[in-house]
Amino acid sequence: MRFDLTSFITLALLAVPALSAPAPQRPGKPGKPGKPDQNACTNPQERKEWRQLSIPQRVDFLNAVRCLHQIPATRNNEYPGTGSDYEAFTVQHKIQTPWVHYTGLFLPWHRLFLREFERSLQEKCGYQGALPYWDYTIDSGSGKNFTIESPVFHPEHGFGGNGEFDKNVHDILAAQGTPDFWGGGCVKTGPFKDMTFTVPQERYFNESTAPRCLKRNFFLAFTEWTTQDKEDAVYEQTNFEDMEFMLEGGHIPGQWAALHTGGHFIVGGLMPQGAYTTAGDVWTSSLEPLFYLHHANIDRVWNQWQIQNNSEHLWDIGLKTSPRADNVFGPNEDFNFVDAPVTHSTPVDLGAFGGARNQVAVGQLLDTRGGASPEGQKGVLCYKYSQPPKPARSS
Ligand SMILES: [Cu+2]
Repeated sequence: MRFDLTSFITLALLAVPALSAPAPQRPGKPGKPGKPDQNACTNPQERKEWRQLSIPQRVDFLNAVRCLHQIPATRNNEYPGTGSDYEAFTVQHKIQTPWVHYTGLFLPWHRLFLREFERSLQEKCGYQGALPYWDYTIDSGSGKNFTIESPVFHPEHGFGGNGEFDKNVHDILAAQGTPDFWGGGCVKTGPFKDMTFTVPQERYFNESTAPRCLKRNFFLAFTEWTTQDKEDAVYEQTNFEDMEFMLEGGHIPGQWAALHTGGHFIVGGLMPQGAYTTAGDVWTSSLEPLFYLHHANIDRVWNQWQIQNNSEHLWDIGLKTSPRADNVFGPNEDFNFVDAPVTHSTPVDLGAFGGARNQVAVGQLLDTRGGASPEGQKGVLCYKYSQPPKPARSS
């Protein structure tokens, strides 16, 4: 199927495209080589692919997410619409969005964010497992149809299905010549069908806090972005900047296609200007429960790149603390970006989530198994990823 991607992008995940954006800047320094500290964490919890969990384990995870959504917000509750501790995560994501997307902090910040989410499920909702991931390459490629075949969308022990058909959305998109859609409305199946959110959409906090549903608009065509080829292309990169670009996707016309953008779009699809599915609003996409499985997969692929070839890239970092294209999230002057290289000593924090474990430096997040950086920064993580249920790579 052929279509013009850049015209789509004006509609969806990134509503303010800089189509004449300059070439990306890649001045960041690669990290020094170092060795993981094998003694730092002796029993890392294993994050498994969704279909590697037993059915009861899947249900446990889904119940834990629902539990977090029922706990009144203990953090960020001074922001209107922070209806639950689950939503407190999205408020934090929204507050930090411009600094942690299309910057060198995208991967480390989301790594810390996911770990705190996982910890909340464990500490507040009694969840025993690790955060699962969704390897959508298994569900992508010719002849595959994730909307029917993937256990991720199972109506009872998965995340439920597509949004209801919204004829208004369909007709607007059809008039724009986009491929066919059959969702766009509220999800009416699965464990999240009655979930509502009150965090306002997009970047502001003074907009509507009227409860809204989980919305999806499945888009099979974008699974060409979530194939094994796209994942393998990440592993072929030899420096952090190129790897990051290949994994996150660029804010550059013609360079959208990447696992990260793909994972958002295959679920969130495209919507008319001003309308969003849950996964399609970059500011609040973490309201979509699948966000956490999608980003765990992004984190897994980053980690796989880090540790391949005897951990040759474990300590690599780069890019800058400002976005690689101008005005990605609105006028740059709104955000007071600091235009500095991201290094091991660049701070990473989760704002109101507070505590020493959420106020760290990049070098403390690079080894998921908690190893100390070459500069002696103590690692704060202790997890690993399973080999996903597909043929193993040889590297
Ligand atoms: Cu994000």
